[in-house]
Amino acid sequence: STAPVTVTVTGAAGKIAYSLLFRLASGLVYGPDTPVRLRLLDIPSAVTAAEGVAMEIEDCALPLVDSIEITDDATAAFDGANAAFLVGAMPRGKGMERSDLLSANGAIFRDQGRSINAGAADDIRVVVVGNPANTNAYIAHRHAPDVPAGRFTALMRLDHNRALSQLATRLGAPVAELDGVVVWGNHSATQFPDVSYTTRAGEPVTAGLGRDWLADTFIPRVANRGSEIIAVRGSSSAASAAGAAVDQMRDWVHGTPGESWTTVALPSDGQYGTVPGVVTGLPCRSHGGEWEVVEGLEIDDFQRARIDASVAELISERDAVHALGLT
Ligand code: NAX
Repeated sequence: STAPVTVTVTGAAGKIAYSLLFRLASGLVYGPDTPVRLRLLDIPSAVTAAEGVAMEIEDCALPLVDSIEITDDATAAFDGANAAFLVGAMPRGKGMERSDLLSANGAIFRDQGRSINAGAADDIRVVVVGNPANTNAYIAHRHAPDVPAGRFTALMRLDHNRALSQLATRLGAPVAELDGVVVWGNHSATQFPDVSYTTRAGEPVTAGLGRDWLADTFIPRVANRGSEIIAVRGSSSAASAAGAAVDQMRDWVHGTPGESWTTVALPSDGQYGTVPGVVTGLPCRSHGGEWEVVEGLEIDDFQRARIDASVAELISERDAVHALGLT
């Protein structure tokens, strides 16, 4: 077996972590030969519950679990971390304004960015899940000047997987035959799930779908899937979010196959007319342990307008956290 990997999960007592931790402990990110040292971070009032989750992980007697540490101290949690899933965030409470949410969460991700900068391992990989995920990743990255920008990502893989699944259903195709989906922009209702480049077993699929279905059914269905899950299940997406976070980290570490790509939200270099620095969904391949943005895709007017609208929202969030003194 190889050397153990240190993985920090924040919001460890929460719903997503309850799926994520067991997948990590089962080797779904690093494979069957790599032990994991789990670090569970939550706030003081949730530490006892996190201890209960750790007890259940112990009770699985999983051979890959090297150790489990539970803490409410971010500095300790990120010390030496090779990977960090930033899941914990403050939920939007009754009567809370959007700016209240941004400032509460902004402070969390500012402090965690600083802790990562101070103590994480040189190969740290960060996946931000807690909302507003893109802007939280932006804030953390801004407070970690010694960590390369490409090490801070936000989770849009769930949106990507939702798009793949909806398209597979519509086409009557296995998900495994589809490639070339991207979700541009923000993990919010303005996101643009885009199947313009999608192929099934190498053949383009878009022509047969129709603009109306894309604009009136597919895009809103994917963009509002989180609300649909809450309405039907009575609770927000948890296992699917954990699965997507695992997909993202696994592909980051092990690579994406051949020329295929997936969606990752990461600090833009300005590709496709997005604004540099803003953390936006982009088509990415993973090679040699790094994300590479797929270049050279053609963008038509319909796509341009959708991408610009979602990036405009990201810019307004960036400006709002700046005005709050968080960056
Ligand atoms: P829960 O409310 O079940 O759990 C959140 C946990 O975070 C709690 O245990 C809480 O004590 C902890 N926490 C709060 N502040 C913390 C801090 N400063 N440090 C460490 N832990 C802290 O939420 P859950 O359902 O697990 O969702 C977590 C986050 O994921 C939410 O912000 C949610 O909006 C977001 N989501 C993001 C998705 C994505 O695709 N990017 C999809 C699913 C989900 O909506």
